[in-house]
Amino acid sequence: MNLSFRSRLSNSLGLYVVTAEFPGKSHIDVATAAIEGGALIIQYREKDTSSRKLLETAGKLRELTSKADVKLIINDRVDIALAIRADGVHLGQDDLTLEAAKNIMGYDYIIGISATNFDEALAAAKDGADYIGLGPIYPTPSKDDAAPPIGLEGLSAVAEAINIPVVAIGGITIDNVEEVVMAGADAIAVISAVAAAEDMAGAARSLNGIIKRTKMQR
Ligand code: TZP
Ligand code: MG
Repeated sequence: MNLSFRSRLSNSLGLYVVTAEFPGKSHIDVATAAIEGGALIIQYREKDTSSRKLLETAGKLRELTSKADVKLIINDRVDIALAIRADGVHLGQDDLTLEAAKNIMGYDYIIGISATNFDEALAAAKDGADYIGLGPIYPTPSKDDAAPPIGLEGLSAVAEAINIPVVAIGGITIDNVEEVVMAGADAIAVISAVAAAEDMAGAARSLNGIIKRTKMQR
């Protein structure tokens, strides 16, 4: 277990909102509402955009999150994370390796790794990831190349086997978030449950409330 991370992220394990663009809503809009609704971590995730645009949006998100004392994680891009002094980076199985990211970033940055199954989760924990993003838990329309859902049993098995925080992601909504927390998730990551909601801040607030209540009773 990575103790320095544990102490840094232990106060941030709750609602984790991954940004996306939805009609009429920018990454900034989604993050603003998510923070208003109590999200503790924001991940900026934008594919197929120029580096300059990513840098610009990431910089704005850094301002927003710093003011609110919310963690900012950048998806895929170590360089952007370093440039805007994000709190960390989130890497998938086809991105830079954890070792390479640590070599570049040093040990002060949070590095999260995506895992789609038990073996990937164990390997990431063993290699020293600060947390894993495990999923999809359920089918999701938000990721084209998503792996088959790991389900609640898969989540429980991983949560029991590793000592770093497990952030559950994929298809999580207001209707199933309770069972995901009960199955052992340390934090809950969502895109559409917040970004597609008419009242994004309200949706975040509701999810947040269920996560907190459920964690207290498990
Ligand atoms: N990684 C695994 S599933 C997923 C990502 C980015 C998409 C999650 O989106 P949603 O809308 O919360 O299912
Ligand atoms: Mg990636």
